[in-house]
Amino acid sequence: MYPNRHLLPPYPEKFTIALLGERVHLKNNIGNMILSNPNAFVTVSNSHVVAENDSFKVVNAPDFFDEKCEHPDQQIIDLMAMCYPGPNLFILSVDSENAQEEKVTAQIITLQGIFGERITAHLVLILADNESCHSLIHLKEMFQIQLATTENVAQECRNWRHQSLHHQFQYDYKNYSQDVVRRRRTALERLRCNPPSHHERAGNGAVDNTLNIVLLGLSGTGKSASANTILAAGDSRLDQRQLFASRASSLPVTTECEVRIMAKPFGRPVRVVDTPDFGHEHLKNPQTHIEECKKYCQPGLCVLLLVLQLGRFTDAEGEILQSLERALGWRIRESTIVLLTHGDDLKRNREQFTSEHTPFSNIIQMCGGRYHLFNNNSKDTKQVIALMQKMSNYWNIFPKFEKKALLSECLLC
Ligand SMILES: Nc1nc2c(ncn2[C@@H]2O[C@H](COP(=O)(O)OP(=O)(O)OP(=O)(O)O)[C@@H](O)[C@H]2O)c(=O)[nH]1
Ligand SMILES: [Mg+2]
Repeated sequence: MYPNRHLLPPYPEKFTIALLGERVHLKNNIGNMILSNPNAFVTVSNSHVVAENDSFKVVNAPDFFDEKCEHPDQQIIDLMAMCYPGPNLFILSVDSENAQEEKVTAQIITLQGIFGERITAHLVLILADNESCHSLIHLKEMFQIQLATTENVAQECRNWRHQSLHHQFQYDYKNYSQDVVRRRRTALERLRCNPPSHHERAGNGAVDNTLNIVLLGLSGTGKSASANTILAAGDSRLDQRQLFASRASSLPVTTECEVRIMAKPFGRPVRVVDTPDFGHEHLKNPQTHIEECKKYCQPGLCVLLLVLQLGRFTDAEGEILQSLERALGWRIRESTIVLLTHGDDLKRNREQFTSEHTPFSNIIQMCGGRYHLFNNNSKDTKQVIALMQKMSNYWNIFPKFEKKALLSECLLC
């Protein structure tokens, strides 16, 4: 078949599978079924185990989704080294107890963060039972992945092997080391800036109780103007240099993450974080800014304001929540309030508000129905107080507010 030695492929044409997931027993079962050998995987190990037959090579990986996993980057490098030049298929195995949509989605997004967006073209979600398979079937379309149950995994693997015998997953080893260093640096800085829990003591013995309010969204929607409205409610004497740059422009005005601290506006310190439009074609080194943003933007440690401009709804707006979730690597919707700007254009007309607000209803619904309206041309601090009160009602984060009805004076809140 290969008459000239120099034309020999550098690696045997085995179909290489990276087998991921939380439960070792489930991974062992799946590996054994694929290899048609009940003894291929028997150990309960915290490191990689490789087994193969004539057709398949299966690399059973430790659970690097586990927060307690030591050296996840080392584990990922080891996995890729064992699958070199790249697995043909990634299997994410999910047992019945862990088949909640939220959890599985977070794992897929994590995998995209580690291995790149294109991993989904090579990803199969294997579920332990038909019930989980039915309840998660929509993930197939959402992420464009394959779905199967343990029952038919062996046959499916033969089909996938047949369909894509020569397709390696071209994981970019070239840039990987740089990504690892960047990720590690972000993790270390995050530890420095945000201790693991609000209740844990920071290095200097003080409790870091600072809440991060992070404004996200497309360029020109009013992120910086809204951030300034919030800052000005805390201190109306701030001058231009203390505020964020905000103006009408066809190019992004904010080109990196910027932070301002508010002492204790509502009973606790607040860090207001303004961000650039990460997906804008003119933004240089977007990944660097995303990594910077992730420092302030951690589940449970922040409130995110997804800024949308009333009267402006394009395809980019329709996709913004999902693309931010992919970029930041977690379901930000759980911690997000949609902030609609240009409330002044409505002239207190409720009908107009309903029609202008309709295109956003899908996004608002994905964010648990949470939204708020801002008029950034107004100096009225009530709209900010009402926003803070909503935050407190949703997440109980400002001691100054008790759980009670929202302020009703605010325009259409
Ligand atoms: N009338 C009105 N104008 C607003 C409102 N919010 C923002 N603007 C204007 O919209 C323009 C863009 O606002 P920015 O805050 O700079 O937008 P951005 O989202 O920060 O944009 P980038 O920094 O480019 O990502 C500015 O001219 C603001 O004055 C609002 O509620 N009402
Ligand atoms: Mg801006």
